[in-house]
Amino acid sequence: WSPDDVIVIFVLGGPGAGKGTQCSKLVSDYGFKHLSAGDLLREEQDRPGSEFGDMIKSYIKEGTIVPMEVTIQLLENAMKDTMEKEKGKRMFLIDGFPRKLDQAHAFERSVVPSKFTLFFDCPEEVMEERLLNRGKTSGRADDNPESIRKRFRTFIETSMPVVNEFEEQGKVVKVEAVNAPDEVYKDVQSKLKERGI
Ligand code: UP5
Ligand code: MG
Repeated sequence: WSPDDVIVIFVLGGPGAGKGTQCSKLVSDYGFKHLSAGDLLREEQDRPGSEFGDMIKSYIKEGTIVPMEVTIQLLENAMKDTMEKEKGKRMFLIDGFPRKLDQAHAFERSVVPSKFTLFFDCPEEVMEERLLNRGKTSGRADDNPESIRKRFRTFIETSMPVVNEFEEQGKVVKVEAVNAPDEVYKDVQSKLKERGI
């Protein structure tokens, strides 16, 4: 496939900001293809015979960023898969990636430049409450108080610089993520419209 055939929108925001929730809505209304980097890593972690399984597990539990070679390969494979199955132009929502400047630079250089980043802004107290609540049933190894604290720290120290760099390039669409999902989604829709989507 050629980079001319795809539009990539990065979806960023702190842990529990609602990236996955909003992406599902966008998939049903706009026909985006949703690729969550975290979901792809969890699938790879559970794939029998994966050489990366144990490594991914420990990074996720510690809330740190898996080396980008692994994540970029998983994303590229998933994009390639989609392009083979469905011909024509595709719009991808890449959720939870890039979380570190080196990943952002490598992806935009070697895969395709993003159109913009949809950034969900949410205070930590709100995100913490959501994650602890989800942790009662999610089975996610990182939905516990200690991992959540580490994920927040990584987000501030490592991932916010990515958002700030894209912001300097005029490539951030920021949405407040505190309200109920449908309210947040209305905001998303009107801001996408402003960007011609
Ligand atoms: N909820 C959602 N929206 C709500 C709203 N408006 N009001 C009230 N409740 C709301 O939502 C989280 C919870 O909140 C749900 O219960 C939802 O119902 C509720 P969700 O939509 O899942 O939020 P999301 O932002 O997607 O949260 P998630 O936990 O997925 O965020 P993370 O960014 O922490 O997780 P991710 O899966 O992206 O990454 C996990 C780990 O993988 C990382 O910590 C890292 O170790 C690793 N990783 C990498 O190493 N590299 C990558 O590139 C990506 C991930
Ligand atoms: Mg998610």
